Amino acid sequence: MDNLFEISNDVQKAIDLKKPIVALESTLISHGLPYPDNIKVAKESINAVHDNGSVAATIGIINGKVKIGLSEDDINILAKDNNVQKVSNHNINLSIFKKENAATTVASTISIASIFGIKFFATGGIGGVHLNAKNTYDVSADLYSLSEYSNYIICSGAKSILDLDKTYELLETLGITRIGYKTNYMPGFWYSETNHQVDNNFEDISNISNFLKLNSRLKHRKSILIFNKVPQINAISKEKINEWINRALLKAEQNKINGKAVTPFLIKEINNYSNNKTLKANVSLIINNADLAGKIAKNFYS
Ligand code: PSU
Ligand code: MN
Repeated sequence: MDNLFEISNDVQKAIDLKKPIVALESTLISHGLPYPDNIKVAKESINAVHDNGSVAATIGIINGKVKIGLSEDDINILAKDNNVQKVSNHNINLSIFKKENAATTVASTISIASIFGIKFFATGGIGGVHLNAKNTYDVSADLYSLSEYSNYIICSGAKSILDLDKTYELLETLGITRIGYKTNYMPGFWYSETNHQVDNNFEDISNISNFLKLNSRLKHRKSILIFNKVPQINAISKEKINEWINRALLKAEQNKINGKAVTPFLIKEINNYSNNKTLKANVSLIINNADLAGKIAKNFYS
């Protein structure tokens, strides 16, 4: 029988030597960002992790093989090929079975990372409760995955296109600790702050790392979110963002966009309306989160 998983040499070595590893997802490469920004983000995120003394493990599926530590060629495929599937926990098995190329979301990336004991994970914004969830029941599997696995997730909150009030509440319901790195409020992805208080604000990395160590000792079996704001110079006002979101939502409804196509559609529309300001913010916050994850992971394992 052939192997389902392929681990890069880098990552395998880090696992064997118990070195710090940061998992990265691939949906943002294939479905969240346009080419060639997606390649830039993928590479610079890996570099940011490495520059801090940790090892990056970008996770994705190439011809049905689950790769932990995508090569440059793999990243190029996921960044350019138009037939890449977006896989969450409900359909990752089918893409493997059908030997497809597929990009993993937050939900499926942490489920794979957990098989190999990789604790740290960085992304832009997690999925959450969609704005019209009352009618559609569209709630990202990311939230349930965070509650099922115990990973340390460095992100800028949940994506602005979501109902952030409901997302904040559901995180609490699911037992997911929401801490801030130098912020008292949960960030709003493209904008700096929502009005939802974090469970605790940590001003320094070693303190976060001590807190995470305590959680391991407690055998805390849920993920912990570590919120990092979008770099100030790329932050956009909440009012502007909300205006663009409303416009994009209307268009999504007219075009009958639903299911897993909703998130990529809205992000793309809003990038257009904003003259790529949201794209620029998105790029910078993802790399910034990978950088912070590299630092925390390094501190945690030393
Ligand atoms: N963060 C970004 N861009 C993205 C995503 C996250 O900056 O495109 C992806 C993540 O992979 C996340 C997914 O898991 O969007 C959520 O999709 P859905 O709402 O369909 O669950
Ligand atoms: Mn959904």
